[in-house]
Amino acid sequence: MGFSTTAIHAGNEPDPATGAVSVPIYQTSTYAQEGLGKHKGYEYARTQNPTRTALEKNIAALEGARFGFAFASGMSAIDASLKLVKGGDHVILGDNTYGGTFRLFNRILKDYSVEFDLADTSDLANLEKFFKPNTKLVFVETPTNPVMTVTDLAAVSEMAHARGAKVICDNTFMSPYFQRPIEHGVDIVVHSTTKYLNGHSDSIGGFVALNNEEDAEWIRFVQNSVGAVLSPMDSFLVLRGTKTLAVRMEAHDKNGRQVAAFLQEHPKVEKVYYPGLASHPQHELAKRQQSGFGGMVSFETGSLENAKKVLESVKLCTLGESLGGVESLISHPATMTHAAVPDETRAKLGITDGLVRISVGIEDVEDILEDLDQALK
Ligand code: P1T
Repeated sequence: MGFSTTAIHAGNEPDPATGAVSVPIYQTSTYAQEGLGKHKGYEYARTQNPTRTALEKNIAALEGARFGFAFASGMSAIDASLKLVKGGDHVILGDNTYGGTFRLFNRILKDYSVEFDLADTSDLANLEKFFKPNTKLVFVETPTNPVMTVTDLAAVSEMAHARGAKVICDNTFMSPYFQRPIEHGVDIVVHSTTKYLNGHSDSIGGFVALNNEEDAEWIRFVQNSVGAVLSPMDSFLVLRGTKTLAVRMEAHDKNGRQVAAFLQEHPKVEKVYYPGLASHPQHELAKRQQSGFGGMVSFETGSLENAKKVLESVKLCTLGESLGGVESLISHPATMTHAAVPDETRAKLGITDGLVRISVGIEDVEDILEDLDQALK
């Protein structure tokens, strides 16, 4: 079955009670039981909810995974996936991830005796040096937020598996439309569904998709025990969002390429970070591993002052955190999404005070280009 057919039909069975074509929002906390231990598979809504089940089947199918679990946010999904490690285990964390992912390791997990090292996962010779006998996980974001570095998922999976470690990939920036990490050997995929999967900037959510049954049972146990579940209303919204994922991603990609090309030629722009540009250091890998480049573009303006001018002069693009919605959003990683990352790490990665990130929306591209042009001037 093709991607769009799966997106529209997986999990989206007509409602057994009424025939409703759109999966209803089962806004209930509990379910009537016929007798002791006799029920329809639903006992309590933290544990199971039919709207959430539909979404879990849907996104799992899109990622090519046997199991999927929906969470209340991308961060709670990432946190649940990291409960596969125990105190005393070692994790290799990509050195450029969403600031919140770094913060989870640096401010919380480390106090639960989870050891971690930051590594540039795009450099395989470098990555290899970080493995220790107790390394249980490699956590990779590709392309990274916000400097768009691309990691070879097949090579990292092979390296990790040979050393007894599993690989988690945060696939938020590409969505399963452009990149399916499990096909490249990755063990666990995580998402912030807040972004492209939902696509309309009106819901916070997260997802974990995987194939290993034992790990899936543990994630199910964590989901129920901790209880950071996606609400029925949010499950409905994301389920509606994924139906148009393919058409939206094509539009984001088309506009993203044009915005990147425009910025690359602009005299006020010093550098553009976009894997779709031939000048990107991992352009060839991105072409192989992804079926598109998407709508995330970052660029260097040279100083905080220049960045501030751009961010405060845009009229169509909205200054704000987040990404992946139909509307273009513009942000300042150093003070917004990556404020939790120490200054030295940010400097090393290129998250300078002059760096600006755009989540290119699906408006008419001429309007986006005109807005950026007037803001840069
Ligand atoms: O915000 P939440 O749904 O909890 O997702 C966290 C998250 C996880 N992974 C990636 C790659 C992300 O980009 C995010 C959230 N990012 C932003 C809010 C942002 O503006 O980059």
